[in-house]
Amino acid sequence: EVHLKSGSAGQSAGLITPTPADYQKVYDAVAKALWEHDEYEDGSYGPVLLRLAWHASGTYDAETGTGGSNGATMRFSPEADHGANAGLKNARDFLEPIKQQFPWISYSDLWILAGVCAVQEMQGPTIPWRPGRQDRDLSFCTPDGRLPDASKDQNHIRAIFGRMGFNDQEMVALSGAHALGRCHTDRSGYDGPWTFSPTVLTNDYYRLLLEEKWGWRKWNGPKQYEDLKTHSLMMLPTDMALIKDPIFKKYVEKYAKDNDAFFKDFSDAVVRLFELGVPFQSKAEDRMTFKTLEQ
Ligand code: DDH
Repeated sequence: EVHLKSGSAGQSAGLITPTPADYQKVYDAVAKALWEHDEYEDGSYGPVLLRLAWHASGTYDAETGTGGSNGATMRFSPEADHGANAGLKNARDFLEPIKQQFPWISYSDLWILAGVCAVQEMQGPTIPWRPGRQDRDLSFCTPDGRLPDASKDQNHIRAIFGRMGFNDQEMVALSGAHALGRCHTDRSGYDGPWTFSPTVLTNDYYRLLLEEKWGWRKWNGPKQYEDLKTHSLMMLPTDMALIKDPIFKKYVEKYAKDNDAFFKDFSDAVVRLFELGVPFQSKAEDRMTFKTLEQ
């Protein structure tokens, strides 16, 4: 058992093992901060928090066992400066006061817990979670280029997510996260949201991919698609690859028709993503689930 110093208010000082109730307190603090800071962008830090958790996890390489959410090495250069991580400082800074409030939690557990909180507070499925990540120094930073490049095609998606150990179905399920948030010209160079409700998780990403007519946006930025009806939504070349590839498309059709199937498969795949490369002492049965603020 790892004994950690408690920093939570009201608890007597000393060495304790955090309980699920302690982690629920961290969840509640993140959720409360999400609701308090609704001045950010579309009204929520949720999407950028989810992206932080995904980019912390998505560096995993199954062959060498390197990368993944253990370590929170994105705190440091060079990983903080990798092009794919542009803008994620917003998420890290958002979480800093929570880390001060609960100094016993590692950054790496906190970032992933915050990703879980973001999904659940944006009305997504429950994401079971367990602690066990330890922070590491900058010598554990992963090399640039492990996260996906949006200008590429289905071969690239399979290469990147295959390296993490995911199958085709899981790749499509994870991509449904693009119902949330938006692209920023000063971060990725791309511009705009994927859906009309970028702070609520639904299967709209799949429905829009199939139901809207998409064409190249005429602009000076990187090649991206826009919907030809409203010109207000976008798709990346990698998003469109999911309906160009016949195997991927089968799963897009399934999730477009069935939000419950999407939620179940999204939750399962995200649990796996968030645990890649973490040397847990605990068992899978020891995962906990958090109540949303509303519950
Ligand atoms: Fe993503 N993503 N993502 N993405 N992503 C961007 C934004 C967000 C790719 C590229 C981009 C996942 C997969 C892929 C989120 C979650 C997830 C942006 C825009 C680009 C570019 C960044 C910016 O300008 O701020 C590519 C390529 C892939 C791929 O699969 C090939 C996955 C798997 C997830 C996940 O969470 C499981 C979220 C959320 C955002 C919105 C961020 C924000 O600030 O808003």
